[in-house]
Amino acid sequence: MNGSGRGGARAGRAVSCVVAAFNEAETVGEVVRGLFAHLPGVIEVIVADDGSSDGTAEAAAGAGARVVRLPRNLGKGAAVRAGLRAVRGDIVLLIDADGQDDPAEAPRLLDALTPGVDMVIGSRFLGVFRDGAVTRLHHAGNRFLTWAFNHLYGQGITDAQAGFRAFWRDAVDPDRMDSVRYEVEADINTLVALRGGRIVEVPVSRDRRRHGRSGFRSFHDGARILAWMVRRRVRPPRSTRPVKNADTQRPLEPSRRPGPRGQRGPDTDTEPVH
Ligand SMILES: Nc1nc2c(ncn2[C@@H]2O[C@H](COP(=O)(O)OP(=O)(O)O)[C@@H](O)[C@H]2O)c(=O)[nH]1
Ligand SMILES: [Mg+2]
Repeated sequence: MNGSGRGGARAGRAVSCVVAAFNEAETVGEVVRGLFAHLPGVIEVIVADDGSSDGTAEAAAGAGARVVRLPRNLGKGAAVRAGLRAVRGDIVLLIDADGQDDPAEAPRLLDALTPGVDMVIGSRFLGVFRDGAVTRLHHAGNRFLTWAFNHLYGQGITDAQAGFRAFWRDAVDPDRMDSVRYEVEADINTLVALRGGRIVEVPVSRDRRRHGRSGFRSFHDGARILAWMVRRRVRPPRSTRPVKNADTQRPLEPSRRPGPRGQRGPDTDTEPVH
């Protein structure tokens, strides 16, 4: 069973997928078709393309996606924000367009998005990096950035940089986001954490890139992400109100304590940061 018929939180809720894609014509169609196949109730797959020159938008539309097109290339963060603004569902699933994330695992993320949870991250560190999926440098860099996020924001997660994730639309307001490139995951994480939201993780697999090249520039983007997390911790955006539980519409418990450092798995809890 692929889980698509389960998921208490999902029952009666509309799921929208958002896929940032820049020059991913070789893989984006397969990702879009995979999402429709594994999430039969999904109401839309939105592909956010900002200036691809290889037919990405056409490939995505051909597979049934709604395509949001930006006039010129800005970065993953700018594309994700545009995609989030177009969302019509109650629940958002983010996934990469390059085939490194497996749409067959999407139901697992959605099933973990229960009413008391604000965001589910697909953790590659709890799951598996397949052959060629990550370099030593990026593995270490991801660990470091996750450590920095946990310490700065009082969390205990294993994979802060994972792009494969699901959240309630109301938990992440794109108008409060200001990431442009690969700081987008940190942007989302910090918004949820600053509002006292609960983040849990499920294991996922990460495949190698089979076409094209990653645009991630190790030191440039790694440093940007770190600086960005520090800046937001020091100067949070105005109005990071406590997240309201999506089902009860009551603010989440402000007194929630974090789990022990390094605690792993779906019960990993979070601490509100004020
Ligand atoms: N629209 C858009 N998507 C982007 C951009 N940069 C990266 N992406 C997408 O974000 C996802 C991850 O990018 P990638 O370069 O593979 O990063 P990595 O997986 O961290 O190495 C892929 O789906 C990319 O197509 C961008 O400038 N614009
Ligand atoms: Mg990639």
